[in-house]
Parts: sequence; structure tokens; C-alpha cells
Amino acid sequence: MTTPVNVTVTGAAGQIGYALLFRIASGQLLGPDVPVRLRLLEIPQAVKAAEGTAMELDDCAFPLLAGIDILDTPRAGFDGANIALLVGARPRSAGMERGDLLEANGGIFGPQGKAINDHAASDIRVLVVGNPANTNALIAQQHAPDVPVDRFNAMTRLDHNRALSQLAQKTGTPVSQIENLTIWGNHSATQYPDVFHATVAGRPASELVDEAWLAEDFIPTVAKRGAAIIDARGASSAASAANAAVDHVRDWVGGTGSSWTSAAIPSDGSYGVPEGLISSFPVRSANGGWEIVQGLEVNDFSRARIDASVEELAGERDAVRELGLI
Ligand code: NAX
Repeated sequence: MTTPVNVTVTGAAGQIGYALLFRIASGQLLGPDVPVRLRLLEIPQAVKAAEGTAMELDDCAFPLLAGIDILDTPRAGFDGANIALLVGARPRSAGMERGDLLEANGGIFGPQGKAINDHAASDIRVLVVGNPANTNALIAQQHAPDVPVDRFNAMTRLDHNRALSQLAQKTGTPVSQIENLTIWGNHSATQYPDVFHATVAGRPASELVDEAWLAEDFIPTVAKRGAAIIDARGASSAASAANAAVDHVRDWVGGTGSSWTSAAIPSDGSYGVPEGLISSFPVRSANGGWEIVQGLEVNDFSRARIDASVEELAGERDAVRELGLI
């Protein structure tokens, strides 16, 4: 039998964890021939709930699930991990300042990065989902000097999928007919969903929608979709976030087709994004690694919005630097 792939999920007892673990165990992350061993990392208070989820995983009798470990220290949680999905994070509570939020998350993602550095497998790939995802990924990466920088990603695939769906509905086209859409920048309200290189059933999207719709409807709808879900559901996105994490890792490991997707990866300076910032780009994956799609023309409409989101990311990086978190 093929050696199982060790997949660590933090925040495993949370709502995204609950939507994610069954998809991984059923083979949707790595394919129908790859056995997985799940490592559920939780805080001690949530271990009992994680045990309940593990019981349900057992009860699915997934043929590909080679084992489940429940762990409450980063060192144990990342031991031997090939893939790590960092979902657990400290949410912003009422009255919490940005500095407090970054500091609380620094206390989570710094030690997790160090544990990944010291104990994960050499092929480790890390996807940060917990917010503020881009900066949490940067913190973890900065605590893992022995791991190649490009192994730390943050998730903007949910934003990408939301944008696909909005453009599909506006143009009355199936999502499968839309290609080359991009989310740029931060996974936050400043993110920029860009349709200027997208095609809809082979036609340029910019011929089918106008700038007023983009500025006043599409961009705010995509950027504020998380809040709209909370309003409607009384809880934040969970199944769609888990689905996006599966999409991201599946493409990262298995490769993309001709169309590109969006992922927040360390900048190499492309498109004027300062090197090292973990920013969302148009990306393709081949041979297990992402490549930023090069040579796209960036018009004034896009430039201003990309710059604004990147400026926010640079501000978060400077703030965690000042707090001594990186
Ligand atoms: P929940 O509050 O349901 O679950 C979070 C879980 O993380 C809890 O079980 C908690 O015990 C655990 N946890 C906290 N600190 C931990 C630590 N140090 N080690 C291990 N586990 C820890 O939140 P959920 O709805 O699952 O959301 C998780 C994170 O995803 C949040 O930060 C949320 O903001 C973020 N999201 C990110 C999205 C993205 O597109 N990047 C979209 C969805 C979601 O909002």
C-alpha cells in the first residue's frame, strides 16, 4: 500500500474543520488512490469536541483513512506533516484593536511555524485559512527559516470562487465557462477581484460587463460576501471555506489546467508587489509548485485597487514587525 500522506488540520473541532475533514478523508484532497492520516490539532479545551469528530470519521469507514491522531501541542500536531491546513485562529472580539488581534495570532502562528520548521516532513506545504490569513502565513513562515518560503500560502480561493459565481450569474453562463479570473492582494475587504483578463465562454468578460457594475456591484459583493453569509446564516462561511481549501491544495499538489486560479503566495516582486509579502496573484501550478502568471497588462482601474490592497498588506507586515512577531 502507498504510504499515507500526513495531513494536519488545526482548529479541527471548529466549523470549517467539521466541513473539511470528511472531504479530506474521502479522497477529495489528494485523489482516490492516496491514503491519508489525519492529525487534528486543537487547543486542550476543544480536544473532546475533536474526539467527537474523529468518532464520526471512524463511522464513515473511509477506505483511504489510514488513521486519526488528536493532538494539543504544535510540536506533536506537525510531527511528520506533509500538508498542514492552519484553520484555527484567534477571532476579533468586540472592541479588539488591530494590534491586539495581530498579537494574539502571532502567539498562535509563531509557535506553529517553529514547530513546522522543526518537526514537519521535508515536503511540507502549509495553507493558512485562519484570519488575518495572509499575515498569519507570513508570521508562520518567518518562524520556519529551514522551510522554503514558497511552502507557505494563504487562502484566497474562496474569494476566487465567489467571484466566479457572481460573474457566472451576471452573464448567465456556467462557472465552468469562465477562465482566468484573478483575486489580487489581501484576503480582506481591500481584495481586488479582477475580470479584465477573464473570458466568459471564450469572450472577454470586459465586453459583457461595464466598469460601473464592477465598481459598484461585483467588487463589493465579492469582498463583503463573508459578512453577507453571517447575516443570512447567523454563522460564518464554513462549507464553502472548506471547499476552497480543498480546491487550493488539490491544485497546488496536482496542478492546474490551462486556466489560472488565485492563491496568496510569497511575492517575488511581480506586478510591483514588494518581495516577501504573501499576496494573492494569478497563479498556475505545475510539478507541485505555483507560478505567478506573468506579462498581464494592468490597467489604471486595476492598478489603483491592487496597490490599495498591497498597501494594507505592507501595513500589516510593518505592524507585526513592530510588535516583534516577525
Ligand atoms: P471556529 O471558531 O468554528 O473554529 C476555530 C477552531 O480553532 C476552534 O475549534 C478553536 O478551538 C481552534 N483553535 C483556536 N486556537 C487554536 C490553536 N492555537 N491551535 C489549534 N486550534 C485552535 O472558526 P471557523 O469558522 O472554523 O473559522 C476558522 C478561521 O477561518 C477563522 O479565523 C476565520 O476567520 C477563517 N476564515 C477564513 C476564510 C478565508 O477565506 N481565508 C473564510 C472563512 C473563515 O472566515
